[in-house]
Amino acid sequence: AEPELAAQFEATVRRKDRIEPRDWMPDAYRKTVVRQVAQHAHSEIIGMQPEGAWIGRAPSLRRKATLLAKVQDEAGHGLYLYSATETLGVSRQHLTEMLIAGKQKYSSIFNYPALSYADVGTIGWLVDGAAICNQVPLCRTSYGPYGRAMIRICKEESFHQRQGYELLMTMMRGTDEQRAMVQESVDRFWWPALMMFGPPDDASPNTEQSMAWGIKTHTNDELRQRFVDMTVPQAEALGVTLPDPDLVWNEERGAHDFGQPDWDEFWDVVKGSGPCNAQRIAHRKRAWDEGAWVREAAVAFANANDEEVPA
Ligand code: FAQ
Repeated sequence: AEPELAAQFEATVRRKDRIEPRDWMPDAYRKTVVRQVAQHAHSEIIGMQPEGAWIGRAPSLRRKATLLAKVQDEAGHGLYLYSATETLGVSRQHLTEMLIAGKQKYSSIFNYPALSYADVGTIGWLVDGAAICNQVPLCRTSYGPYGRAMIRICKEESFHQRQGYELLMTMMRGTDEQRAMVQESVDRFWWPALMMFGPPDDASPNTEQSMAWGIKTHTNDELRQRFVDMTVPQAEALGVTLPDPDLVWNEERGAHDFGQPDWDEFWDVVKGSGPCNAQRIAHRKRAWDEGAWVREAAVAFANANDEEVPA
């Protein structure tokens, strides 16, 4: 019956309908969904660290409450996404162990440090802004549980982006020193934010197959372009300069031309040599080890009550 099931799978993907957990799917499709969703989940969890470091140093109660809510949202996103991989029979425990062992990736962006409170604003504006550009199309991804998780995540990312932009706007209305902090932060985050979309299309081994399966609906370069076009007017309204001398409106294309990030730096960061890679994984490992007793207690409780054991 396999050719028949394969034909059904192909037809579902062609109609842009959803593949659900109990549906037949090619092994390579399952593997690709698990890879992308796991990397995405890990990014949300590791992504709590740069901003989380500022919760105890927020400049006011209002800023602290906002930042705390945002960082907690990222934890929630990680959990919805790990739940999506669990529908394919891969547990959060297994994925976390793979992450800590350096066998799975997370987004390059979180290997850069947050050095000032302006970075909290810039991460919200540029990093969550890039995340939204990438993730809104993923609401229509072919794997059902992933697409449905994305809908809620995108709503929350939109709040994150706005709180970041509003923070930067407030600083830009402040002193010269505050304006300089914002510009310095934007200068550091601009290129790493562009790298979040992944390598250029001609160096992206997964895009073609992932698009054919409807896991991705746009290429890395298409989404990077969309992000640049969306961000330029926001930078103007804010009064900051984006650090790219080649950034210019192209009337003919109806889009901005822009320079290329340093792709050697990108691959170095992806391979583990970024400024904070070792620190991020060490922190994650410490949190995982220190939480072992909680997981053990949950299992003991579930066994005692004859409940299903959480993964
Ligand atoms: N960093 O063939 P492609 C967030 C890897 S947003 C590290 O193009 P693909 C929200 C890629 O995995 C960030 N590695 O790959 C937040 C592959 O390696 P592999 C998370 C990268 O999958 C905000 C190799 O390079 N968002 O967390 C990166 O077709 C603030 C070749 O690349 C998502 O994960 C990178 N930037 O396209 C949280 C979105 N780019 O696995 C806290 C969902 C590529 O073959 C605070 N993911 N690589 O060994 C995607 O849309 C895709 O996976 C791409 C990459 C577009 C990221």
